[in-house]
Amino acid sequence: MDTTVTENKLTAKDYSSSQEVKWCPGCGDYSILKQVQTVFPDLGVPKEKFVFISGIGCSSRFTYYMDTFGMHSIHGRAAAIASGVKAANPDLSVWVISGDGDAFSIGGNHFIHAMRKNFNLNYLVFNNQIYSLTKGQYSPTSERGKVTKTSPLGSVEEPFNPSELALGANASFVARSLDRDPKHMQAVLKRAHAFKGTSFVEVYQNCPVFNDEAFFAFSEKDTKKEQAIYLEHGKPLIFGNNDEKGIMLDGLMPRIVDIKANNIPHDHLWIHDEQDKTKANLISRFFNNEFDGVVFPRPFGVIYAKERPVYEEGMTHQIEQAQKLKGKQSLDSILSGDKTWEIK
Ligand SMILES: Cc1ncc(C[n+]2csc(CCOP(=O)(O)OP(=O)(O)O)c2C)c(N)n1
Ligand code: SF4
Repeated sequence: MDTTVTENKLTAKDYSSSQEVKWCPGCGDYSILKQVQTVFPDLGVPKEKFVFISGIGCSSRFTYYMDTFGMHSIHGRAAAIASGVKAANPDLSVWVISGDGDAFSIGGNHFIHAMRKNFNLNYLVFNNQIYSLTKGQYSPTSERGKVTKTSPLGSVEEPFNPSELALGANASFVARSLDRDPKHMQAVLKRAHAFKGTSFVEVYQNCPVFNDEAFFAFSEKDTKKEQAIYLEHGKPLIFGNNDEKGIMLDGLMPRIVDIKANNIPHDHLWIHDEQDKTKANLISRFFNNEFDGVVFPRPFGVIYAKERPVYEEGMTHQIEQAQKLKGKQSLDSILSGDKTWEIK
């Protein structure tokens, strides 16, 4: 990525467009917008090199509010468009903005292949566990039993677990943050940007109109220390009101232990290793009572980060090889090929 620093340092205001923001009062999208605008001046990328590509949904209106290049595109297709932008302009800093419906329902196929292909771009999904723009139908991340206008007796589906889905699709960077923790989100955004490859960031976002407080347990003062766990590379997995609980691995089975009562040294606990895919898979499954019905704290931070070759470099290399072998050809001659025939 081009890291030329612009001469006069910009501020968050320079990334704020003149468009009137049309989200409802109290919408979590405001915080995400603010954090992105706050970190952008520090990323060392000239303003004209930023591009936002969004799908359709309340979250996808984000593109209008950033004073950068961008495209508010088609429902579920932001990944495809962003891939094209990156393939043609590898030096741009490309950001995809999507909602849980946009990314995992209509865009599910595009999402998994974006993870697999690994363009060097940033893919943010604002997860509010609901379709908001279309007024509150259940989405692929809504919990089982969710009562909405389209599921009046409660949905009978299991939700997607986005981080597990991304890892299953061979994502090289998987992280989670939330709208109500600005500092954490800023740090995760910086990490995502610095990572070379597709960085997938799931952001828990509150929709006060159609799914209020869906994630408050992870951010309210009196519950968050019990229900959320903050991951740091090289640090033990510790949580609880008085940091008294830790997580250990018993084979491949995670166990919650009381470190204070049992005098367990920190280095006996599970030490977070962002590059260990097996452990990342286990961490991503701290979700909806996955392990024998035990409620594990929800993980926030970088779950997995391991660089591997990015798509656009492989593509550029292959084009150069083809040109060496066959010389530069016109698009016409490539399309018509070397075997032509005449229909009489
Ligand atoms: C092809 C197509 N199908 C359906 C729609 C209707 N539609 C617009 S936004 C949306 C869902 C948005 O939900 P989500 O992606 O979770 O974003 P949010 O509004 O919650 O931010 C749907 C189904 C559409 N615009 N285009
Ligand atoms: S409907 Fe929900 S997600 Fe959409 S703008 Fe309003 S609060 Fe935000």
